[in-house]
Amino acid sequence: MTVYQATASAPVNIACIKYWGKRDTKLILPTNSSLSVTLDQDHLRSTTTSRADPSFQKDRLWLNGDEEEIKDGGRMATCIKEMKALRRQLEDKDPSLPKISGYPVHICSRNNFPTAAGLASSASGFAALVASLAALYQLPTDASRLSLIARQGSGSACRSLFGGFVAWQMGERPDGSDSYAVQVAPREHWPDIHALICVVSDDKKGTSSTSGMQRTVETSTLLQHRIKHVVPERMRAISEAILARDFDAFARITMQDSNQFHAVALDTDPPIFYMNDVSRAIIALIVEYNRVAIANGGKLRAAYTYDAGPNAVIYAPKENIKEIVELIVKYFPQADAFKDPFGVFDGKGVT
Ligand code: 2P0
Repeated sequence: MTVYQATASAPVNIACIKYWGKRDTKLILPTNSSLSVTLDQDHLRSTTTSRADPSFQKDRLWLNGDEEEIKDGGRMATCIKEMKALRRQLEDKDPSLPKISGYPVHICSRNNFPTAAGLASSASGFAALVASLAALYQLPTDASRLSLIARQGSGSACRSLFGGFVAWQMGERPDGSDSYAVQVAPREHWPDIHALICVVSDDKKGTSSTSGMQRTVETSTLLQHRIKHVVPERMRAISEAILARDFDAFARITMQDSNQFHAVALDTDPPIFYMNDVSRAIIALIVEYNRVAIANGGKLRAAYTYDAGPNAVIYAPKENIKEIVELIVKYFPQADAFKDPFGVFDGKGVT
């Protein structure tokens, strides 16, 4: 008997130009384009196995060992349905293919990073789900095509289908067919950039991204300025900086965009605070580190960015990572991040 089963994994990504706001909540169409770096470290990934079998009663899902309900019409059900539809198209074209699109699937997904790292797992999780179903169904692996489906699981997931530097183009069409991810440059284009993750707190965040961003869309006037007058130019400029390997421009735009994302969260009614005092103290440290470099005739040496939580991600050229870790340990000797061997990561491991 043939076993129809496939496994795939996908990594976490961290945005430099932030996605925050949907113009269509069902299709997950964003109010602005975004751009991220996919972290290529082995231990920041979701790995998913999918199996199709005619003896299964229904589609089922296990996350980190616990079964989760697949809600009718929910994001998970939509992704599975869309992937089955792609398989059905292949089967209709080629009658010699086994008709597995009609079989229920069992899906088992695991993250190999501790939840305590405070990293969003929905991006890597939905990207790995879509990649494993694409392998199970032997679909042509056009990552942009698959990103259209991962997007409907979680917006940021569409970017995790590519490595390196990745843009999610917001698109214009109401059906979402032009809202997908493209690779701006592969990781090898700029291997010198590393990401250092500083775990400030492993508490679960108070406001989920999904509900927080909708409140921002409904109440923030600053968001309207951001999406019309700021992000389009930043997308162009940061793509150019990446292609030119211009760290100074990359760092400046990344920090400005993190700041504006948190300003937009604050402009929401009621306001949303994702950073805490330690987050802000790390910003001050990086600002000072950069100020000294510039005062000595140099350029920016590090860029901070914060997502929907208090943990810092610091992008820097490899040669600066050791110095930055030493600075953070010096000023934050109590930081939990440094007690936990999993608390601090960079692109290749801190040496
Ligand atoms: C980003 N974030 O670009 C931004 C920055 C959080 C802050 O994408 O509702 O979990 O599932 O589409 O993808 C978080 O949003 O939200 C996010 P849904 P998602 O990485």
